[in-house]
Amino acid sequence: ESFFKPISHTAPPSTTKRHTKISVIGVGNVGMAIAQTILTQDLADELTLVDAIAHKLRGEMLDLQHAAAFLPRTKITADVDYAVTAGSDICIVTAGARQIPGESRLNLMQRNLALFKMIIPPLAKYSPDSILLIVSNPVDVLSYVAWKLSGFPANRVIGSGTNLDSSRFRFLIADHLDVNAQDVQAFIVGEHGDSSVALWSSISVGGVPLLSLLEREQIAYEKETLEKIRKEVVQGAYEVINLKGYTSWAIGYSAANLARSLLRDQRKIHPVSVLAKGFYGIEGVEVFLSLPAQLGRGGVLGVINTDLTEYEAQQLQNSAKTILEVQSHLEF
Ligand code: 6V0
Repeated sequence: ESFFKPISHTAPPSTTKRHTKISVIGVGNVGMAIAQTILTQDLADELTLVDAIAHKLRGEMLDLQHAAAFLPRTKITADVDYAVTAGSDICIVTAGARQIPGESRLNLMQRNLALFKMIIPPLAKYSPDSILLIVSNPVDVLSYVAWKLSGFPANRVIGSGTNLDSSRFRFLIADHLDVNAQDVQAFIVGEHGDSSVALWSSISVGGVPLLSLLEREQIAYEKETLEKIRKEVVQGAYEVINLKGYTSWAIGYSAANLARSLLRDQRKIHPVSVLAKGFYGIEGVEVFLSLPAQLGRGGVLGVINTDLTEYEAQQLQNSAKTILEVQSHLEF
């Protein structure tokens, strides 16, 4: 007699029940941090991993599978063949070439474009209705590349962008004021990188606008002080890389946080890299950069119209120029 015996009067499971599947491309430090956060947060029924290095990929898959007794049940699959990703709801791309010492940013960019030509078309083929979440750097330009190579509508191509920078920013402000970072509403927008823009004018802490709070507390602040904090955010990434060689945990949580908003239709507002054409004075150019976007099951549902100061708007346009400059050298 079999170990498992069904009760009487049963019916087969409903076929309308959605099976959620997330694929992670690239099982390096970043891909694995994302994968493990997805597992611990119970975000998907199936997690699929793809990498170009078969033995590393199988090793990572087995290592995660061996944690099954301690995790919510998730089917974990892996293969070098993209057929394994078929039917994904979200494909998270973290594969990237590493900078060779002395190599220019542009050359690295060109190598990453070549890599994306091998990755994006098969993802689009096997999961034509999926949302692409790009994490590989430079994330804004590669989100544009993924949009072009996939042929997907722009609402289904998102770069993790400044979601992470904004978290670093919120941490610094929260630490300074000794409050919970989740009570700090603050956005870094623009390029994920040196030209990112801090939207000081719209920061609030527990609903109280920050700049007026500082005034009320008679805390003097100057533009330079604020700029110093923004630079600290930018430096944050370099500092971690200098100290431990790469960044992983924060980007893991950041990407899983985006996956949750998308899959569970949270309609939350995240600063992420989206097609910015037509927003905040960015006209006539196709460029991806981070703006406060509302995310849900359909991908990017819209971009929030925040009041920017003239200075912030100018900085955002400069950020767009910086990205466009890199983009203009791309040879597809
Ligand atoms: P890593 O540890 O070198 O991992 C990269 C992985 O990609 C490796 O496992 C490679 O085998 C794999 N890979 C290479 N080519 C292919 C291919 N053709 N197909 C499939 N897999 C391939 O790098 P790490 O994980 O540290 O970083 C990955 C990327 O994330 C880099 O581009 C980083 O710059 C970027 N990050 C982006 C962040 C963001 O906020 N957007 C944050 C941190 C890192």
